[in-house]
Amino acid sequence: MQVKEDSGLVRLQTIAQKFAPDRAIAAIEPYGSGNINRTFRVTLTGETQDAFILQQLNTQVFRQPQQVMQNMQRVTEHMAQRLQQEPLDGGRCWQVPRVRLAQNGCAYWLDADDSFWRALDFITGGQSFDTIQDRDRAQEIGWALGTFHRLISDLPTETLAETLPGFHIAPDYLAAYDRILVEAKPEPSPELNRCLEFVAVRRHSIAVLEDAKARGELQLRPIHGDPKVNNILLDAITGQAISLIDLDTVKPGLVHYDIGDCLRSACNPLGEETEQWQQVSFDCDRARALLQGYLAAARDFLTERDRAYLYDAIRLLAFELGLRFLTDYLAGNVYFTIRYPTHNLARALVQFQLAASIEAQESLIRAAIQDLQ
Ligand code: ADP
Ligand code: GN1
Ligand code: MG
Repeated sequence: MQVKEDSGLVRLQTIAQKFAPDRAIAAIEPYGSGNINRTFRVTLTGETQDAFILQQLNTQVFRQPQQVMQNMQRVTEHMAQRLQQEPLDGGRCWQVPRVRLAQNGCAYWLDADDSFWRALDFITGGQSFDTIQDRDRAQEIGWALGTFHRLISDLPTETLAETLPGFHIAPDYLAAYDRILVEAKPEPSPELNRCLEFVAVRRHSIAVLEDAKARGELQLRPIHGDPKVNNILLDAITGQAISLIDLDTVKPGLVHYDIGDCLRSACNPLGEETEQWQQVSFDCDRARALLQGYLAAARDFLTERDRAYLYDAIRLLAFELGLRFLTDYLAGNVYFTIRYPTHNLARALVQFQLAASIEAQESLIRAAIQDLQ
């Protein structure tokens, strides 16, 4: 067997084998660029050369990993059933990342050191991108999110566990930021000052979605929670969207969290990891294409009220993610995986610049939302 990473080699193979007890493993390689879990692609030998995704779930983030797996199984089974009953328009293909059971029949494997592992069927023929480069792809990304929302729209929210309390509750992130600011002793820098000022000027607007929810204007639905572009797989040949992966954060929420998150990710051509934060801008053409793609799949359930809060969602989700990165920087980088000490600060600058660009184009974005058919 070939393993393209040095450490914990044998251990990795032993764990992978739990999910494929009767098969020989050809290779295990680190895979993807997620910020939370450790992901590997496991290739099996044999005529079909099939593969699966092996992941160590970050249990610092997901404190109830069994519930995460329950939600994941519920959602994937529901989607598979719906697809069987009513295939997608135009015979389009949609692949569901099904959970592979471990040899003990569980949806996960708890290793001797209590590390939590799970395996998912590998979505074949798909590619994941950290940034997208054109309107057609933006439309596909939007269609993927709309299709996902539609397929799970009839799943009662009570059947999904609350696996990440406070996730996307923007006022809670602001409260956490305020708490950390009291104790943090960060290295002073012009970049940090810029971020602190950015938050100070906008903090009054943090509750826009939560207030609308409290007034009963927006309702909880099953959502994905993390539909950034690299969680959407596009067919390597046709460019069509074929799957939405990374289902750890599927739970009840506002579709606005998903729509805002998807747009802040897909309409930032330089991507969230760029170091050229001054050049970051929000691409309104892509936003229009993405929303058209979304509506093509989700027209049935997006109400007028929902539409009224779309602009706020787009602006808020960029602001919120910047705030989350900044808070993690101040807290000593305990949540997001980093590659250098100021990584989370650099990421915060990118999201804040993006939020500023969204604000500067407010009337254009509102007009694009208004024009949606
Ligand atoms: P994280 O939560 O750390 O972001 P993901 O679940 O998004 O982890 O997985 C990381 C990467 O692995 C994805 O961006 C994608 O490239 C790849 N990946 C994950 N699941 C699958 C799958 N079922 N089929 C194919 N590729 C996958
Ligand atoms: C994390 O797991 P990943 O890398 O797809 C985070 C998202 C952020 C994203 C920013 C559970 O997503 O909320 O938007 O990083 N996931 C969690 O890149 O916090
Ligand atoms: Mg991911």
